[in-house]
Amino acid sequence: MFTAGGRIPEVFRYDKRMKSLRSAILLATAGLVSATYAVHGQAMASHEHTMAPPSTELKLTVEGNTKTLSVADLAALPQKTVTVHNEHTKADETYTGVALGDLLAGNGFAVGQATHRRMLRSYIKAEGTDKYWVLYSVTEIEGSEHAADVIVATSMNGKPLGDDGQIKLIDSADKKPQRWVRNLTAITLVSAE
Ligand SMILES: Nc1nc2c(c(=O)[nH]1)N[C@H]1C(S)=C(S)[C@@H](COP(=O)(O)O)O[C@H]1N2
Ligand SMILES: [Mo]
Repeated sequence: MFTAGGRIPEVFRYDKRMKSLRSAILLATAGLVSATYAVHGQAMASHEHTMAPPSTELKLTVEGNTKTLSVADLAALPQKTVTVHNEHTKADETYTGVALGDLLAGNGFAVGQATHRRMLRSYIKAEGTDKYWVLYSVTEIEGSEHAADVIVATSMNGKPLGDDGQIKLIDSADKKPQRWVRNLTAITLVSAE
């Protein structure tokens, strides 16, 4: 069937080429899959406690008006201390800082009968230096409306926040700390109405 002299017939030579093409495709696919996995792995890891640039100031924007507050500015405002349970560390943590509702009230979003409806229809975007961000509704952060303390914290257990930056948002009502924002750098209030 095969020709003499070890010469491979044309059709088989073609098949050999196809075989190496197939292995090349296979290799490339494997490479792509592992690269995708690596990128995805990284995206997943950003959900974990990764190093973020330390927060040094807070950009507070209330309906388009921005004000920058330093850590010293925050520390000069009336302070509140709350103890919250961190479901991830399984430990109670005591944070001190400014109640977010007070911060809003002092910066153009007074809470009361007049704003009650707007509170229900406004949201807050809280962002860290690593671009991690979460939303709260204004109603959720105001003690007169919701049984939660939401604090722009500048210390924990009487000490600076360490890896969590100089400013961290914490919330006493969530069952998991997923809306706590380490290295908090911006708070933006937007009315959805
Ligand atoms: N800046 C910043 N804050 C963040 C996150 C983040 O990736 N970046 N992750 C959140 C999530 S998903 C959780 S569960 C908590 C606690 O994260 P840790 O267990 O990694 O400390 O922090 C939250 N705050
Ligand atoms: Mo998380």
